[in-house]
Amino acid sequence: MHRSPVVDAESFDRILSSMCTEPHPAAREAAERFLASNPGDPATYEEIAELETRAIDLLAGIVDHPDPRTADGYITSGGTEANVQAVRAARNRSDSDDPNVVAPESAHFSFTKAAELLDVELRTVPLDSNLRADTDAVSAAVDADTALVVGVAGSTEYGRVDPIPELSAIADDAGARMHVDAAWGGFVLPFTEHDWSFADAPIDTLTVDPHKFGRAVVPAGGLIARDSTTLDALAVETPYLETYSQATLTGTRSGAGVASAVAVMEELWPDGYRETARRCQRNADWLASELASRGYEVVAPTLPLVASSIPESTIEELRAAGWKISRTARGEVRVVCMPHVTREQLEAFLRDLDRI
Ligand code: 0PR
Repeated sequence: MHRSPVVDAESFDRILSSMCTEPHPAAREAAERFLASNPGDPATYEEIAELETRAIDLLAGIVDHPDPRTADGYITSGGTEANVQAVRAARNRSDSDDPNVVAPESAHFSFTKAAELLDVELRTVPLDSNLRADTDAVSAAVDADTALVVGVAGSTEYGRVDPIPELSAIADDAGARMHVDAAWGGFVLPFTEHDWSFADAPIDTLTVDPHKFGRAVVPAGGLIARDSTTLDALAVETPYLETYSQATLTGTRSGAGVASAVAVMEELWPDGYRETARRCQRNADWLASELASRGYEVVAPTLPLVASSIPESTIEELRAAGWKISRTARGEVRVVCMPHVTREQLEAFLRDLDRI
């Protein structure tokens, strides 16, 4: 007999801090059918290998890759792996003996992990007054040893989009590669006016995670490359498998993540994602104006993420009332308006805030 789990699954009712969300029903269903498959062994698990090719085609379309025939990439365990691999590919392709990576202060901490693992120097540069990468500071930081310039399209703390075309031009001048981290923003940005994708700049690699705004199951991240040179730079020989090389960081990988990503992208791209992105953005704009009207300072949201200066003691009481909220390094409360976050939920949050 099937025994019920000891702990109930998470409820998304009060989660305002997460960049993950409830998987779409199509994602759930597809995941379940591929729980025991391994895309890391494509000669044995052919169905999931085909689905992964499909996933990369779909993601390439979402990030405006200019040519689906040359687009390359794979489904990673998440944004961390995709970012680590982007740094690794750039390092492996660099001529420098002492390579460095230049990234804005807003870059996710996965770049710190990458730098440590790969023994490259991470040069973080300050942000401008709008919390985006300061291009003058990036220009000043690059040199002949720069292997990679990183831009963030949808930053973790404030949802900001760096000036990607300008950063790409700086990378190009320095003979460096360009990477865009759209792990969180990638399924919202196609429905905005921001310049962030392969269509907007000559970027080499891009992170876009189906398990965040894409509504796939965890784990499903995405690394998309302009052409096959990136994955070639990552490949190691695999002597006893029927395929001869492997470019991924992990060996055995989740077929469930891959299958769920394909299922949900086929279901939602583009209309379903557009509708979700607009609803989430309306929620964020509404929450920002409600907080402002109560006298709290608000960082105006550019994507569905609201940061606001709420006193520490109030944050603690909201947490005690069951709200999952997180804080920025500067101490603002951070509300991520993911697809599971409804207007009713935000109204309930404000009622608790008013009461406290
Ligand atoms: N790049 C960006 C811009 C991110 O925001 C994140 C994750 C990553 C890369 C790394 O992605 P993975 O976590 O998939 O490796 N940002 C969130 C964070 O670190 C992730 C997160 C997700 C946090 C769910 C909480 C949570 O419940 O804060």
